[in-house]
Amino acid sequence: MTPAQMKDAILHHLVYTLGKDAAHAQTYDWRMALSFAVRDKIVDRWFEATRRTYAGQHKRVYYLSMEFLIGRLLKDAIINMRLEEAAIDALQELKVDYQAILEDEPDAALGNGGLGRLAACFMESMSTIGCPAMGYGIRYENGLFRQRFENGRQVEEPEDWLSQRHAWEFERPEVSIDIGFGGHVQEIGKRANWYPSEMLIAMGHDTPIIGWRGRWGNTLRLWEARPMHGFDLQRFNRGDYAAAAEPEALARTLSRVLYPDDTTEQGKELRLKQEFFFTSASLRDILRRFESEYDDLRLLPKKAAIQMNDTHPAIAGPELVRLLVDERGIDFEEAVGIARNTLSYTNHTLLPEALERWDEGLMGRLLPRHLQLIFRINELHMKDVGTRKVTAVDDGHVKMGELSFIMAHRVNGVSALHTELMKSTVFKDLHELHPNRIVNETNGVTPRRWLLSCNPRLSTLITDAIGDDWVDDLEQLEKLEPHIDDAAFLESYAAAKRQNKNDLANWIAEKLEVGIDPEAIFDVQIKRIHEYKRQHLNLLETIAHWLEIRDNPNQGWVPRVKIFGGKAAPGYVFAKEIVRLTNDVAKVLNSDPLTSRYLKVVYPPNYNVSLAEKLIPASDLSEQISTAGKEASGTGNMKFALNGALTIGTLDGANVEIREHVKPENFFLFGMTADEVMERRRIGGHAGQAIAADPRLARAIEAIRAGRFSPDDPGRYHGIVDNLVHHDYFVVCSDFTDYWRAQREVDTAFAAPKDWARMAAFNTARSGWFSSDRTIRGYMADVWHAEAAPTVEDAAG
Ligand code: F58
Repeated sequence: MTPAQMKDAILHHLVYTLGKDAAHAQTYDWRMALSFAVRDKIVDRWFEATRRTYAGQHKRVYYLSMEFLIGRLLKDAIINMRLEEAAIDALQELKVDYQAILEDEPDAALGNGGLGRLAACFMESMSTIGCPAMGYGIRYENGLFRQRFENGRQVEEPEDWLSQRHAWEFERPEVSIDIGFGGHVQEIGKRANWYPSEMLIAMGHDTPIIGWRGRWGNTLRLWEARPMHGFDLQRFNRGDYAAAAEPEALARTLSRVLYPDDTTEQGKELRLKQEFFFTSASLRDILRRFESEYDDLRLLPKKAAIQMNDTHPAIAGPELVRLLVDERGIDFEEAVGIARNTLSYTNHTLLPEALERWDEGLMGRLLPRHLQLIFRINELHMKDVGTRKVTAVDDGHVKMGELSFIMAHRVNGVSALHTELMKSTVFKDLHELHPNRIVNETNGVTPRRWLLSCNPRLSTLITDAIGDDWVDDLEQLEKLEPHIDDAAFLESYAAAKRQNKNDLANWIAEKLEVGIDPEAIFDVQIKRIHEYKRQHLNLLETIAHWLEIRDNPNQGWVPRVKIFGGKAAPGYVFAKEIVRLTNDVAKVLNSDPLTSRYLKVVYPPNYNVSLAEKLIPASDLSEQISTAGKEASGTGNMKFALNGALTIGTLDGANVEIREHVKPENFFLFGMTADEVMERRRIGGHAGQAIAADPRLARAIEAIRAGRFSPDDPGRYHGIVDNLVHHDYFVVCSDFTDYWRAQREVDTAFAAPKDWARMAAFNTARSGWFSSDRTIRGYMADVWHAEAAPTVEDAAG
């Protein structure tokens, strides 16, 4: 597409799709016009891919996920279609600011964190590889809440990405599926009829996901909940307006918000309903498509692979069995076999509190037929394996992890360490019974978004050095290694980082009114706020370091800016205190005339995908400091290494593999191993001992306790202090001393800029293995047994 054609297309959409005259168009209008112009090009590719999938009778992969954290789509689409030059030139002629347009797009925040972002990277990689696939999820009207700080406290506001028209989706009213809840079951012989007492409709919305060079496009189908019947005209006519609208409002609640706080009973019920809603709609859509092409249901596992992203779609097991047995007359045992050979399950956490369990009473009330089938599936499994030791129903609860395991032919962890821990802890018994079922698929990230698009300076430098094949084959980055010995290359590498840091410093000055020194170490911890991720370990080190600088302000300290980003779950009190403490610490440190040129803390609010795209290319140091054994993988850790930030981290999740790839000398390791953590915890008073042994730690904790960061309310953080001193389940205190040591090594290393640049460049060169293309190829080979389809030729840029 030439710039002139692009300009025509933009103007065409501006006038005929948006009904706007160029003279009056606002940023929003231009953004929509550009989006539609790009979308037109995508649609042709997308249709072609769908036609080829049907024609080639290819096996399809279905990725069922409660979350897809896709972020903005316009730049992604432009880059993958290679339309950037055309767009920039066309907009320049139209005197419209390209960057401003990109920034105008709201993030689609349909996820909480890593799990949802992984699903988004996978969608992009499946399209790039040409794996015929479809993502299924919920079209939340309000995605993850927007975070604001008020006097340092987190305030949650509803996120409203759909308040403006969404340019990327196609409404599919013809894809409307009835979903039932409650009611009763009538058994007739081996089958049963379920008569739900409540019905609503799942309506599909399709977003095309285009791969690199536009060679393939898959669909993300998100379900919207709609009422079965419009509003009640009789009640309306009687003047009872609120009651007339009630059924509609109730139905819509199902796709209203992402993961509502489930601390209340109503919240729990809503979440289970959401899970069944999207899973059932997706399965019925899958079966409908399958039956339009084949007439033997035993072929299902050959033609469809259904991936359960965590246990949120775990009801897929019993629901698929129900659809086969009750609605298609297949024998129960055969149905279980078909379902199991079609389904697979990814586990993302070992934290006991995060493993889903549903109260049998609640399940029986909402899904009476499914509860019956769960009991039968469980009995059949116990009969097959000849033991009653492992069970999916226990103590009045349905354990969704066990149910998923039993109903899947493959179960995978998301990093080597996590997979081993799955085998030895949560799924120990099941693993012994099914030793070939658990496999590892270490996570990855898409290099299109997480390098090519977010870091144009580094991307250009790489392409100048080794050509652009790295974009489809990230392991080509190893070809950079010989260049690392070239002083000019290394200088350009450092210059690209420097410019990215300047941009970030300007942005922070403008948005947060905090001045930071681009020469300082940009030390970044961005992720959800959680005790196991240990933002408080980072804070303790920050405070200890600050106190030490104060003791001796003229000692020539290596300047550092600690950047935090992340949201706390609305009901997670401890995490919210960490948020507030971070802001309080920032306030005190940034205004300390003695120390602020050496140490600052910034915490931009509302961390999301777009902010990550700004922060990661400008980072020097990546904080991956979770308690060993607790972070299943991490994916931020990969994005940082790829963009040339060095990691300070524990032997946890994928850090272990990152360190092996980038080599131990280019990684700042500290802390106990997962085994050592478990042993340490057995020692009574382990935290007290660690505090007594390290005066720096004792002083930092005392500063918090004495109210140095909350002088108006000295007791504010006694909860955190008590937790650290008396419980410290996440062994923050016991890891502090080694963390401090590693941080001082960072200072020393950063003071030698050439060596630092070499280490950083080595991280980039050795991060190719962490592409989600590699991960998807692993799933295709080990889990889905699916092959890539022959792709369409390159989209003309
Ligand atoms: C994350 N899980 C893991 N869960 O914590 C992280 O180590 C891993 O890299 C990532 O998955 C991808 O495998 C995660 O993000 C959630 O967000 C939960 C979703 C359901 C509600 C509670 C949080």
